[in-house]
Amino acid sequence: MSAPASTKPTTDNPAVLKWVNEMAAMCQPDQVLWLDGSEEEKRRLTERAVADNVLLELDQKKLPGCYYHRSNPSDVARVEHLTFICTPTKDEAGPTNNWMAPDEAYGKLRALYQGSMKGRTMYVVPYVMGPIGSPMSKVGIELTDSIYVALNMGIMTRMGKQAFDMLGQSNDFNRGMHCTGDLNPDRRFICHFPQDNTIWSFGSGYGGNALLGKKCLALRIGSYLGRTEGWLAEHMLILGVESPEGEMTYVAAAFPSACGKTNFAMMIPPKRFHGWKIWTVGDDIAWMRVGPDGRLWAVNPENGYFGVAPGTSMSSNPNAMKTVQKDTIFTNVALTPDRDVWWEGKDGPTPAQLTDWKGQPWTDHSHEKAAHPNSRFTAPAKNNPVLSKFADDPQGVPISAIIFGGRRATTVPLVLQSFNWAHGVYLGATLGSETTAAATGKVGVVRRDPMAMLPFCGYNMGDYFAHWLRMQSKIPLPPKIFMVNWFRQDKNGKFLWPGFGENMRVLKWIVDRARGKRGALETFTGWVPRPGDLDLSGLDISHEQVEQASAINIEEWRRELDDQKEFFDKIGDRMPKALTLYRELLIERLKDVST
Ligand code: OXD
Ligand code: MN
Repeated sequence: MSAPASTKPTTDNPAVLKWVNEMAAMCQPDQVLWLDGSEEEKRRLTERAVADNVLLELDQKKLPGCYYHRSNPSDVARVEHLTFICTPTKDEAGPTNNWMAPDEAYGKLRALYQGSMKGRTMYVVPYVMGPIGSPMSKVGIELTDSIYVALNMGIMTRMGKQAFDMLGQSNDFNRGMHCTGDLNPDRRFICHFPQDNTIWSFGSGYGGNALLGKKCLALRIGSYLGRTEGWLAEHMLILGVESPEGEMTYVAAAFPSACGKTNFAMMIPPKRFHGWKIWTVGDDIAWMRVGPDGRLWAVNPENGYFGVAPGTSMSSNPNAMKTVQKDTIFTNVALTPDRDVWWEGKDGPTPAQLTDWKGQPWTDHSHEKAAHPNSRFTAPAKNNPVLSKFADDPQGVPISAIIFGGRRATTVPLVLQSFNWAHGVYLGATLGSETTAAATGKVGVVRRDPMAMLPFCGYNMGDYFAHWLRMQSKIPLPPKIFMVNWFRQDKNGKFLWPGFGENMRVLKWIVDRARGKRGALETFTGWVPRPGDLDLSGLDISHEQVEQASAINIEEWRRELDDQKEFFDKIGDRMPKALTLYRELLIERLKDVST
């Protein structure tokens, strides 16, 4: 088969050539291929991946351009315990990150990379995070021996020639080194060197560990750059809400992994909201900077969706289902005998027979899940029927509201607005959520996940909070800050709020509040909708149920505030005083409201 890309460098940038040569000398691949991002190249790479059994072709009539990949069963999620921030001092990485000294990390990984690509190809993957031509965008280059990673990067980023065009002769690019290795979890390391704008990843092919533009560059390195350069890199979706009159309001929302960000970003408003539309700008990451008009402007650095498949259906997210009908790579879902894909929660009857995500025969009597709970689709943003026409705009979109949301069975009400910016930062900083399958470890335990950034902040979390607090003085017209919880349960463990499209009712209140159009009730912990403020017409759940979902229970809050202390103490003396004082203020206020 002919080479699918150029073996000759496609740039004369001396810094790039020097670095690629050094890395190739270390890894010793049989060949180095420079990707240009063309359709022809994609076709040839795909052919090669199919020939090598990395991808399996799905039914091309039903799912044109779609392929299936099964990973090693030990390599199905992000590995937070093997993810390191390699700053000169441990204090810079902070108590919530694993730290390794840069020399030690470079040494350890150099030994693993040495000769690791013998008999393999090294793909040079140049890419841009953010819209082409945007002052907010950044160039990265990923070197990888995984054709699967190269193809996924082609979907998730603006990959190819335009990255070298943007870079020109500059040395300012992220150096991302990825090698699959033998996938032994004992030899798996995801190391970030913020000061060097460098990522070294070894021993995993999983998205969050191996597609280096996403969590590694856009969040961990991005957050570090954001602090140094005065902007915010956040684990947030971005959506536009269009009213029937055509008025657009943009919202950014942070939820921990696998809590429905993709669903929220592509939501279809219920019938009651006839004429309202939601437009997706991004489903996972926001880069936000103050614009000349004093507002906060956001771009989505990504160009595709790496979404969780299980639970995605025509009822939960019709737009995602339409998005994955073509040019999509499915990973670790189940396969039907006629080469279609299936996962738990997909529409229609459960097929009687499948091949499960491990490649084993599966029947509807099997006790195991057919698709891995963290199985994924990688789909181009341009497939999304509700993609915002501003998703590629170099200026980004102006943000009027920021939402923090966790998965909490108790305590946190359906929606709450902060009193001001600093209180909003406090709400974000104390965000708690029950763990999901997106990372290895126990599922369903409440952990603090401030701003949904706990696994993704590339420096000391205390300094990150301080950066958020300081940003206020840079934003003359700041967005309003809210907290939501779609996951409140009753005594029997049943969800109280229907979620999905019905979240529009809460979003509408948020938009009205951000525009100063609607009143609210002051509680000790923030502003909440007054009775009748949330439009509940046509919703077939009782008002009592909505009340329960919105309840602020004093005893639960007492425990919550106690629990927050443990996390604040963990951050130590870098924790901004303003936030510890907010907690103390709330404890005092609780005494007033409970007497
Ligand atoms: C993701 C995650 O894949 O947060 O977006 O794990
Ligand atoms: Mn995410």
